[in-house]
Amino acid sequence: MTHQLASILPLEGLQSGGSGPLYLKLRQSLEDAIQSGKLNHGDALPPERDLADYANISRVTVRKAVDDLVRDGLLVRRHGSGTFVVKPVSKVQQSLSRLTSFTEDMARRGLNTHARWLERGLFHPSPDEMMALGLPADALVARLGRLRIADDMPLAIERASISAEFLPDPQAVTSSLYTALDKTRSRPVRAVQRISACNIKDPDASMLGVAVGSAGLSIERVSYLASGRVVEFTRSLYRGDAYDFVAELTLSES
Ligand code: 16G
Repeated sequence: MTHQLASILPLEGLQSGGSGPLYLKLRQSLEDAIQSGKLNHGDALPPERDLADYANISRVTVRKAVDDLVRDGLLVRRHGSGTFVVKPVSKVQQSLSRLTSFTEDMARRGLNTHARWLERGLFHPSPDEMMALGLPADALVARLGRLRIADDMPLAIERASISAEFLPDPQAVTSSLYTALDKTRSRPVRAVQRISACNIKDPDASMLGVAVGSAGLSIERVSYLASGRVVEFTRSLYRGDAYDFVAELTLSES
């Protein structure tokens, strides 16, 4: 471990002169290790205890340096698994005029998708769901909550609500919701989407692997069948650093 740490964090850097606080020197050495690629994007940071033993400094000092880098978005803490170097993201451009699914959007870019399920089942509708889906209180609604991941990068948290009439068995959705709706001939043909800016709080921030307070896009989509009935009400939180929504504008004819 010491050998490994010596190649990442040369002790000279930490012991170099100057009167600044020790935690800032450690912070700088860690930042240098990230910038120079000694610590790669996605790598786990060595445990704080090992860093403290290696550099012969207190764990409180190590924690302060790490906290600083987490706050600045260079590192991210994942509950239960450690601290990791944040991957820089290449932005995904999504058209605002085509009604596509997440799986299709990512496949078009050659990215593989998977999901971490947060919720999947049948429930009685909340007042918001009753309003959006036009359902009575005794109806059932399928809820699908997912952390959506493309090529190992978490991009969005999506919570979709579908009337059980169109999706009686939510467990049947294994990858794409729109593919499942296609099978019951209830894939939406039109949608209205509302996008607003937000700051991402925990626990969403840690699920998305971004610093608390990072910019996010909160999106509500209400989708319709050709008959005009609402089929989907989805609330999503997208990483602001990973998404560009692009709209094409044309001059009105009249
Ligand atoms: C998109 C939609 C979401 C829809 C999902 C279906 C936005 C903001 N949201 O992520 O409303 O439920 O696609 O994707 O674009 P799936 O078929 O891959 O499950």
